[in-house]
This record gives sequence, C-alpha cells and structure tokens, in this order.
Amino acid sequence: MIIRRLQEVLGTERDVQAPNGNWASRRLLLKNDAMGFSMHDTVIYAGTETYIWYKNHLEAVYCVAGRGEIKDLETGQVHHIHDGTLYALNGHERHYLTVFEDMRMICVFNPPLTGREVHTKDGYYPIDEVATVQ
Ligand code: 9YT
Repeated sequence: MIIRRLQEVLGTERDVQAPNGNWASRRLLLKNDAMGFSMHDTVIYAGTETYIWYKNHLEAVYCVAGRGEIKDLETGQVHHIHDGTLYALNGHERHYLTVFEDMRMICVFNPPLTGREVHTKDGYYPIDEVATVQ
C-alpha cells in the first residue's frame, strides 16, 4: 500500500510548475508507483488561459475548488467548471481552460506520467522523452 501526503510532495521532484506559470501539478502517483495511471493534485491559477491537447493520454479531471470553464475546440461547446465538476477527455479533445478563481483539480492520466512532464508548445505531454522520478 502506498500512503502519500500532499505535504510530503510539495517542493520535491514531484512538484512540477508549468514554465508559463499557469499551473502547479503535484504528482501523487506516477508510472513507477505501478498503478497503471498517474494522479495529480493540480492548481490552475486565476486569470490564465491554457491550450491543451493530450494526444498521447486520456485524462479525467475532477474539480474540488475554484471556478473556470473548458472550451471543447472539437465542438465549440463551453462548459462551466466548479467544485464537483468532472470532465473526462475520452476523445483526446483539444481544449482551452480559462480560470476565473484558482481551480484545484484532481487529474488522472492513462498512460501514467513518469515524472516532470510539462506541455509542449502544442499542448501535450510527450511520452518516453522525459526524466523519470525515482
Ligand atoms: C487540467 C490540466 O490538464 N491541467 C494541466 C496540468 C496537468 N493536468 C497536470 O499535469 O497535472
């Protein structure tokens, strides 16, 4: 059994900041934890807009605090996000995330992230090209 607390992750290799400052991703579970998925406690900051296209991953996101919206660029639909909202990108949808009030998100990735991935300029995480957290 793995027991891990956010407090233990903060400020370590598992605490990853977006280079553009839009988010902080605290990686509670990674590939080497052998769960078949990764799980992150992520904060996306108010006033930011982020283009994302997870072409290599499926991602489920559960918002537990804050307010924002997701624009699905495949359909043009905009969905409000707040405490208690889940979205699951089961079709690798390109999207924009716009944040009105810091959003705290529980993010699950399949396949799991391995360590310190950050978005490429095209908004995705590369696979098998990044440093792994041991
Ligand atoms: C919701 C989302 O995709 N935010 C970007 C950060 C990412 N989810 C992560 O690595 O935690």
